[in-house]
Amino acid sequence: MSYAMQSDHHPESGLSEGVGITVTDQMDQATQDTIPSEHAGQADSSSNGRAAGRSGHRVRVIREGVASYLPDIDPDETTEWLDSFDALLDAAGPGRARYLMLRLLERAGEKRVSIPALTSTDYVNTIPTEAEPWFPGDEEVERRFRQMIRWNAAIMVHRAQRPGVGVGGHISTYASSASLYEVGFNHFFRGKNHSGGGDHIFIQGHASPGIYARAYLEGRIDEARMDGFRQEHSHAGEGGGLPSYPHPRLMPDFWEFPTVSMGLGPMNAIYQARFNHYLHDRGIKDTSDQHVWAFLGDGEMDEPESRGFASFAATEGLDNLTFVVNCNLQRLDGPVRGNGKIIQELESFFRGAGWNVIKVIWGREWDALLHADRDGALVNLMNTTPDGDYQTYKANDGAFVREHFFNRDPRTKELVKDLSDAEIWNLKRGGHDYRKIHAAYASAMTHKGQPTVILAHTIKGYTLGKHFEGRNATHQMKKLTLDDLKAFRDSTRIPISDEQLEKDPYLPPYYHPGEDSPELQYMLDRRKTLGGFLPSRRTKSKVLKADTSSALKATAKGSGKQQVATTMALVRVFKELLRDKEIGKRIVPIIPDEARTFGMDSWFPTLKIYNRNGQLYTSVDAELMLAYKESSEGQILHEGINEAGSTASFAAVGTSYATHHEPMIPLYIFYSMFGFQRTGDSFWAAGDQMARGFIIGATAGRTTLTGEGLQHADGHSPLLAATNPAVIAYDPAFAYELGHIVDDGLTRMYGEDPENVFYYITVYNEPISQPAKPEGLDATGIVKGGYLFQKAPENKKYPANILVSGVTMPDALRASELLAEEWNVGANVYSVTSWSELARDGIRADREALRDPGTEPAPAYLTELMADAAGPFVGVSDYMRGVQEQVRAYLPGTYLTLGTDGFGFSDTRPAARRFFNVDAESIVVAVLVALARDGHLDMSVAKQAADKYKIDDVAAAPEQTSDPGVA
Ligand SMILES: Cc1ncc(C[n+]2csc(CCOP(=O)(O)OP(=O)(O)O)c2C)c(N)n1
Ligand SMILES: [Mg+2]
Repeated sequence: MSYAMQSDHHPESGLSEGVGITVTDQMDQATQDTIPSEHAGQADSSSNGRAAGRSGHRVRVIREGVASYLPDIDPDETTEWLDSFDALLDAAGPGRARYLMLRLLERAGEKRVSIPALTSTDYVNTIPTEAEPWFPGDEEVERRFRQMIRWNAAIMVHRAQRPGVGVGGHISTYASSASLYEVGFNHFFRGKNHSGGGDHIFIQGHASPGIYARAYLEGRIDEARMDGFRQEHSHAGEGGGLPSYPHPRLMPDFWEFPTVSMGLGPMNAIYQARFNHYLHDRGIKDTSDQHVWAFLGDGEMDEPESRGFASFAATEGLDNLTFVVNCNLQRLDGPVRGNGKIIQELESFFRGAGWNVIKVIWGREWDALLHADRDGALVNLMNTTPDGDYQTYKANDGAFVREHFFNRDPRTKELVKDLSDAEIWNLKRGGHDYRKIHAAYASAMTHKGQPTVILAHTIKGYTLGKHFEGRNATHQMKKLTLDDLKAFRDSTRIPISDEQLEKDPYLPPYYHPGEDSPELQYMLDRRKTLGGFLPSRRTKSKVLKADTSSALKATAKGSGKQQVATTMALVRVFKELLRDKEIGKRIVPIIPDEARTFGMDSWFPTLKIYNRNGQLYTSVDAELMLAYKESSEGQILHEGINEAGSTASFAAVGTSYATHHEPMIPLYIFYSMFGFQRTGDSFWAAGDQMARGFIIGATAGRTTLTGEGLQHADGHSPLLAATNPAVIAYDPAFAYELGHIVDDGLTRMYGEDPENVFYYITVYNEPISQPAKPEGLDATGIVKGGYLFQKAPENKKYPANILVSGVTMPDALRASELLAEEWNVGANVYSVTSWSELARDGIRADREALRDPGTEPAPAYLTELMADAAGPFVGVSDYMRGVQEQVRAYLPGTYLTLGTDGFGFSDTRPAARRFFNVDAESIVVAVLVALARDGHLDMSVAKQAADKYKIDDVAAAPEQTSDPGVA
């Protein structure tokens, strides 16, 4: 352990004890945190209760349909109870205190005193006004430049709608969340120059205009580039535009995390926070001063990925993570929960999952009203008003709010009788109040042991005027009318004249106050103090020099008399690499509960499974050599049955070279069927984020995983992989190919001139005889996608060529034997290691030829490889024909493909291969058909072969002899 703080992540292992998580944690917290007096009450609700009781205020925790916000009718008695609780705690410790509290709750239940579960609280701010810390900034200056950012963000989108461009954008999302970001930028988010390495910030995709607008004021993006929003190639040349959303690949020195596919941001943020702990605990980097912030939409929280990992984050105790949910109560089409209350729902959800929840619902204008609300009538109204109504209020005016909100109860009507309609209108939502937001962020940053979610109540389209605020269509409104512009200009107090706006309503000017203005000085100073501009991404990475010679040697010699599956070969390759001084400790196996399947359980005792709490139990197999070993310094990320989370881990680990300047090598291994088709969108985002590393589709192939059937039998993942431009997919047949592919991958991804790609390698569980690497074989063919593995036998009448990949290789080799022995055909066997890389190179050649007609571009590698090949071609693999079809255009001659189109099923391997016609006999017939088509022999010969081998009869397939392998 390199850092001193290891043992005290969980001061009390309260989180793992299971009994009433929220209750126990809060009580532990109250006793352990010494809360400075000016912060009293912020850390958790129990301390709020204590402070409140002492000063004669209301208790303001809990409530779920049960009377709440109770006044303290006997403060002295309350104090006595609380003092005796404190004394008990001092004398007997938290364990005893917890016991007594639970007994009291039990007794209250018996006596029918309703105590709701600690899941939701009143619809008021979690942090009481008296516990808000002092706001350290200059609110007035911050407000001024925030208005400039608001203006420029909206104007940028508006200008992108100019005639001839019309590319759209979003205005209302940032308008609702400007303050949430600005409090972060001015007071919390640490930049890359900060000594701790800086924070990781996931920005809501549709809020990007505001982030660009801030960068514009900061001088990082000029006006011309602002006008290139959503015109990345056509505006002002390459790089002269701006991507629509956070896309690191498209703006690599700026955006760090892609977020716009809703749900991936929250998931990836959780795994980023866990990975930050992992790096720390393994002594690779001190990440104790790095916080992960994720800005999310309330509509986005409906995605299962947004919520699916909440309890994981809590169990992991990710107090380095804060979610800020922008609760503008709207999504794209309309209200998120018109009839309900999304903030309350999310509070219950997150609290139940074990998070620290801070609600920021009301702005400071409400403080006095809430203070005067002695009988709780106002809070009752707040609790019972559905979100749909809150939205409608803000699309109207003060008189409407008075009538439809306050006047519903005579007591609240009375409460606001001295307020004008304008003052009522000015009662703001908490998510627009700097001070309230600051208090929430400050509290989140000091909270220990749990992740925090801040639920901030905002208005969609805030400050954009009547046509935007709270309107159902606001999400997709991209233009302001001249009147809208003028009103917006007035409300943001931007010094731009009517004439300037009228001159060309398509192009209202941006506003920049000048570098010497107090606003700019202040803004820049804040960022300097906090460690530099954000977002920003590091583009240079450390070079890793791996010694791969032993891995190459181990695979080059073949398997002798033994049969070995490529999965085992892969494990062997990495076993060697894990010993390497430079990269060994940087390899991060990511395994969703399949280690035994893939023969990696031998890594458990040596590498150990990472668990922040170590291993607090005696493992049932502790006595065995291959014991299940968990450790806080463990190297393996064992994610449970959880491909989504594993993919998020892959993205975090695979981008460590940029986020932490510590290149790490993820080795994520999964059932190939549960990779691209299940988590394809996450792999797409990982490609955007420029993740590097290895993903391994194991138990691959449609006919190979005998017996497992339809849902397991993968006959298409290489095709799906080929659709992701960041993925280099290989389907090796042999161990030595695998060795070279991994070796090349390490150089391409972690060497001197690293590429932003990741490798997908399909491996099988069918044991086969692994040949030694052929003498003198040049490995470049392996990595380019194909090479001649076995020359056709000489002196045969008819030449032909079989292209084959992966586990179908033994059938192809057997087919060439049959062809030679029985049909006088000499077939070359080409090992195709990557159909998609061959195709991509062909597409490259096509494109060059198209763009410069008449010239001779470098031909496709495959065309070159086959330049001297005589006879027709047959392509086959354990995947659907579409995989083999990718290379058709680059083969100089007749080309027939065989594949496993259709659903898989459970049967023996030979039966399945006969069914799909990818077995040796079917390959023979295909070659004969191709020869007949080319006129070399008569079609009756092919017919004869088809009859002889009964290739249409599954019952005639040979018996299974191969070992089922690990499955
Ligand atoms: C996976 C996915 N589905 C759909 C969309 C389209 N989409 C973009 S924004 C949006 C509404 C977002 O609402 P919310 O999360 O509440 O954010 P707000 O703009 O209100 O802050 C939708 C449906 C998307 N980007 N990603
Ligand atoms: Mg929303």
